[in-house]
Amino acid sequence: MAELEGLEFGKSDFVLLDEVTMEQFMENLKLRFEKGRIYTYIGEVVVSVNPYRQMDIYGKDNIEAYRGRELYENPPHLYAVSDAAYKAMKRRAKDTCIVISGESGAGKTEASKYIMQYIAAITNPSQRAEVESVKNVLLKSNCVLEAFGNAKTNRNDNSSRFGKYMDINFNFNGDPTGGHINNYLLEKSQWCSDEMLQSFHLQNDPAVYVYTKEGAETATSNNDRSSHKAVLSALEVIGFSKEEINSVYQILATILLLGNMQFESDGESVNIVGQEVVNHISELTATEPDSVNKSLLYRTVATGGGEVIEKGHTEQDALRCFPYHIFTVALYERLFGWIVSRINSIIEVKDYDPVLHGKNTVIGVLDIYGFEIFDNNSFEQFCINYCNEKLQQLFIELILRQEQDEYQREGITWQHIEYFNNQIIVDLVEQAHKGIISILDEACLTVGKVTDTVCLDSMDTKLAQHPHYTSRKLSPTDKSMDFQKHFRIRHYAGDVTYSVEGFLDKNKDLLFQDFKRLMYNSANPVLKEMWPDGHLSITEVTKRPLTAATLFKNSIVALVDKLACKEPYYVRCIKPNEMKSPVLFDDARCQHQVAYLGLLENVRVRRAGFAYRQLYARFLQRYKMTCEYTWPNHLMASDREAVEAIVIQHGFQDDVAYGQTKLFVRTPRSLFTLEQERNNLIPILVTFLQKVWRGTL
Ligand code: AD9
Ligand code: MG
Repeated sequence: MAELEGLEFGKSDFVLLDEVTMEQFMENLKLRFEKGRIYTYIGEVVVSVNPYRQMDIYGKDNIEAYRGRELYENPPHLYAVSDAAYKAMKRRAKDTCIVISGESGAGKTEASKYIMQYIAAITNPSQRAEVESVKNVLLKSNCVLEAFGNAKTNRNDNSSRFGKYMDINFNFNGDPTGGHINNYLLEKSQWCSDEMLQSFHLQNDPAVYVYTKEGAETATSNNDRSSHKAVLSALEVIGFSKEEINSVYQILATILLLGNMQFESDGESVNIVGQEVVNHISELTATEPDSVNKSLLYRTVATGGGEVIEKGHTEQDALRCFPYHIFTVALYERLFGWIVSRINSIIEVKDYDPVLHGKNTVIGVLDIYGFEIFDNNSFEQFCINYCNEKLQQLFIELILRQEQDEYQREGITWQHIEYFNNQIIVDLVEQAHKGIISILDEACLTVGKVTDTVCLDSMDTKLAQHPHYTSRKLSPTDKSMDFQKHFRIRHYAGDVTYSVEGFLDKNKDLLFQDFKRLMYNSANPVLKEMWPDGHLSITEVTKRPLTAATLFKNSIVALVDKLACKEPYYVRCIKPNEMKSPVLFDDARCQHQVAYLGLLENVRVRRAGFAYRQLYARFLQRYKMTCEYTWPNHLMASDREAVEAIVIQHGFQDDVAYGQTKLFVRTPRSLFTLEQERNNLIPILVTFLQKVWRGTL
């Protein structure tokens, strides 16, 4: 419906397709991609195709063109939905959120950055210093989180290994006053690589130089160096103290050291090769060398009888460095969590008095890993795909169901649209007692040797009847799965075969309490703060372990609750090809994404429906000035009749339906006419009223 584009660029809103078929949808999507039009609407939803090249559509001029405008006044753009979310928040005091979804490399993080930049650009016109500083911190926090939370994967060179939800708080003026970041599940196996750690240039930091000889020998590119500087300066701008920044680098150096540690065994006991490394770690972490030594070689265990004993690591464990790997990963995870919470404590809104300052409203931006299907799918993909099921459920809930329900409530004739409700898959994963997470947790809590395979058996028994679950044992003829290893979930986005190998270990908290205690006892307050659970005794820990899947589930349920009470805006990102090519549109890959994102259903619902709806009284309030029968007040029996008068005067009676409490308008064009007329009238009315007040009329 955008005004400024010719038809040679295809239809700017999928609602305008001649017929809602997959062929037409794909044809339009492809045409627009080829013409460099990467955004297309479905009503208010933005469909975005990653251009894999720099587009000249994000400059200052573009921001100005979208500022304060309605969606249908300009070509589709992220800026238009950002503005819509901002307007809803400012004019109607609504909390809003922008949910960005799509698979890895589809362009979610880039989109979230453009959205943030737009909001930063249009707010605080009077340049108040305190607002500028909040904006600065919000923008800089992105750079820090990316440095610590992104990694190169085979699907995306800058892949977010964590999900991020950022709330931005606004005051009654519509200026940002603060924010809050939530992060979700850092993928442990992908990040924390040496390559990544070395990009922090520890060797350039005098404080730790001596400890990172290996790193110093690695050639580093200018690119890394400048991004390292950017991270450092971002940390300073955000407000991290010198001590805190030092601690961050000390922890990174500790991780490197632990990674390089070597062990030897004399057949009876295990020892660390070279005492030097222990001393370095103790210095970096402000702990006693003896304690470091001990926690690296022994662990405390509670026996069945309640006795607490110390056990040396087995030769096998030590030599394959298993406990230390878990420790380094946990160090990184805690560091990341601490950085997020530190940023939060700096940007959180303090001393906001609703009576004094008016309602504090929020825009939330969600950038979370999309659906993943790899050759080998493990626990991480299971969690990520579960999260996407939950978000799809929310999408169905908000966009599809609410829309249909509202028409029914308002008594508008409506043809029911069939869509697939994925609740059944959500239940398969999260249902109490019967769901996969419950079964996993149960296996983790069982004393004795429960293996991944035993757990798979238990799933097979309990889920045999579930239409979205299968395994090799349940479908013996399916040779694509291994008997002992695999199960398959029929996700809304497609079938994914998971290997159960490692599920139990990843679900359990395998980190020895001894490491936690070591960190908790650090004389460095920053480090201590990251390990509050280090004070628990071993018997307390054994009693109530929290599993990774349950923690993740709880955080996603909380996220969905947060989103559900906001007015949602959606950006659906599509990855055009696997080669990161700006010219290739892989039809099959794209069609698959369109299908699982439910975009066709979305168009159908939207088309069967109405682009705009408003309560009669509100509509009247806004447009009564455009009609002689309603201005300044109407004499009709009801607001509804007055609204009818406005509609008839402007000649779009065929484009509307009258509900119980609301007017429904099919196409935005009708509204556009009204808005224009209103804008033309406002200056005339203002002059008129001024004259009335001054008594000069
Ligand atoms: V992941 O789930 O975090 O692995 P994302 O976040 O969906 O993934 P990202 O935004 O990182 O993908 O985009 C991947 C790459 O595509 C970027 O590094 C850019 O090189 C490229 N990209 C994405 N969007 C744009 C854009 N609007 N303009 C130009 C883009 N390049
Ligand atoms: Mg990302």
